Amino acid sequence: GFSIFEYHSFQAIQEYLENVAKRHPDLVTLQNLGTSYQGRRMKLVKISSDPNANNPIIFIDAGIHAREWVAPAMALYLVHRLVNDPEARQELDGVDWYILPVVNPDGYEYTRTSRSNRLWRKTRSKNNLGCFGVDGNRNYGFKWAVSGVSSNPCDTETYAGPKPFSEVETVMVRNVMMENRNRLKLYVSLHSYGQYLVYPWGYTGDFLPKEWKKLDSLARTVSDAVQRAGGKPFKVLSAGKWYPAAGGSDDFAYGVIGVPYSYTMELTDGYEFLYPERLLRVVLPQFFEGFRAFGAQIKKEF
Ligand code: 0X9
Ligand code: ZN
Repeated sequence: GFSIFEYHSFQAIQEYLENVAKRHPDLVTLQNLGTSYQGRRMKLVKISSDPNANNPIIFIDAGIHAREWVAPAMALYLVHRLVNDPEARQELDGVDWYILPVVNPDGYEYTRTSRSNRLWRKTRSKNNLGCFGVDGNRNYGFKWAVSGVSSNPCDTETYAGPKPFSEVETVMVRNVMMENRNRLKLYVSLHSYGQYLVYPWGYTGDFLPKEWKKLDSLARTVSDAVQRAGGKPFKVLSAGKWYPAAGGSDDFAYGVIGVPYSYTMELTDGYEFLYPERLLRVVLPQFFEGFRAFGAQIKKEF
């Protein structure tokens, strides 16, 4: 069977999601978003106990960076708990959860195919100069390329792309945000590593959004919840004070879509990008308590 505490192929993840939707048709629907550059079908998981209630929406994505395997694992675990844990379900009633577990499936599969590819980060689109891939988290259309990016298509880390939203994968995330902008109250992009919970602005560390105290305080509440569950606390600050990098999804959600709470969550500390599978059963439930805290706040406030 499918263990939720393992790293899976993109195909196994898709099959798991199809099964969940089939077993819980009252709760889970899958929305086709389109196909990745290499043709992988991307599906948004929508979890709602009452789709007609116009509940506030929490949108979580993961895996924009190919090598950060713990992020899709967490997104999948979130689906698992929301659907199967009656206690968690009660707490999360009144909020709709939209989850996109693998934003960059081509890159993700690439990191699985050989040991020498394990640390690939970008998408797999073909650039001129015979190089591949764009950093999806430099590709969003807000203050695009103003800081923390490379303009070299062969840069393996932070190439921002030839223009904003050059990648079909970031366009799909943008579309989800646009279509749901009125109800979207919290956006979290899951990454690894370092145990940071950061908020806008990411493009600059020179100043903060006017409402930064709300962003900061919810992040601390979430960190406390994770810590109470036995996990490590998160370092909470603005992304740009950590290091400025423009074109991130968090800034786009906050600055263009107007999502009131927007974060990038860097999961785990230690092991860098190679977080051991055997420890997933320890940390994923700890992180889940953080998402419970996110949900409680959104429910209370909206
Ligand atoms: O640099 C990134 O894209 C993120 N860190 S990672 O190590 N996972 O690559 C941090 C992004 C924070 N947000 C912005 N800078 N907008
Ligand atoms: Zn990342």
